Amino acid sequence: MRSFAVFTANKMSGQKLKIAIQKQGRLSDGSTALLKKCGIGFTNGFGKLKSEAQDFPLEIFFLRDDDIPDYVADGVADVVIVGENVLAESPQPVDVLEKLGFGRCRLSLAIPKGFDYATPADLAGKRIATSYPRILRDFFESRNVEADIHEISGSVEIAPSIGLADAVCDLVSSGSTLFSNGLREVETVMLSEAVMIARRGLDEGLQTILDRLLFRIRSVKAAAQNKYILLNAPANKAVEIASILPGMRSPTMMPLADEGWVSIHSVIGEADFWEVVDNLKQAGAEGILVLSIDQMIR
Ligand code: PRT
Ligand code: ZN
Repeated sequence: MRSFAVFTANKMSGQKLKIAIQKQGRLSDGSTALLKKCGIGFTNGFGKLKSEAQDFPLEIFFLRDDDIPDYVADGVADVVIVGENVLAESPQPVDVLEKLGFGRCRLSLAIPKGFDYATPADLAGKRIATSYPRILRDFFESRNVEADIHEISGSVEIAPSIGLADAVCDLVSSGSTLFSNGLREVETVMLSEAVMIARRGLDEGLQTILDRLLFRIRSVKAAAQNKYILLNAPANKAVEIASILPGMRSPTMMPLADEGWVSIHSVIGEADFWEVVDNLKQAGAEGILVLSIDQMIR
């Protein structure tokens, strides 16, 4: 009741939560798609720096990813979506609220072919080019290795071939950039994905808006990680088949017009999906249909 009263109050006062997302780059499509799946519509045309959401008290700022942690620390934005790598390189007094499951990559050490590498100690005294000096320094310090870290802002992968460095530490997703530059990935320094973070000390009205946004994000994430499954089962196998399908509470079971058969409906996780389907078929399930879920409210 109380949060409904706050929500009504901030609707009347016009209070809006300010969110910053990457303007253009690897996190922008994922961030925009996530907000849209949460039912938050907005326009983000070329060159636009700011937009107001329709039907939700949210103002959206479009920024360069490197600037995003500073904006939230300075209070220009209340919440932001940014890569864990950017936050680790530029730590701020913020709360990490939710991992978002996109923008996945790893920060890795890579060496040119022909470099004899067994452990990070083999990089002692070597020049390593990176845009992440802070994370890399911590990595080497925790292993008591002294390496010569060279901070460069872009095109890290070409540093060894132009004689600027002996090795690199850069973000990797498919690995094709390293491969096409004759580099071999040897060590994962950190794993990263997009996260939502918030500045500390939001007032009650903004916190209520944020809680509503997080509730929607968690429902969208849960839906993406699960599938809705429908199948037919011989009535004498129904209990065995239902035990393979836990569902949100327990599977729904309905008799078919054809006596001796039942229809079973449930929700299964994406991670063990194929294994569950194999087990269902072995147990006698037929006519298996699998559907995507838009929202999943637990
Ligand atoms: O203009 P702005 O400053 O906003 O963007 P940016 O160019 O600095 O960042 P951008 O868009 O490249 O990346 C934004 C965020 O996406 C990063 O901070 C990471 O959190 C995440 N991310 C995920 C990646 C990658 N995957 C990635 N592969 N960021 C960069 N890369 C680069 C990497 O630096 C290398 O050049 O892609 C290349 C390697 O890719 P593969 O597929 O060849 O391995
Ligand atoms: Zn950047």
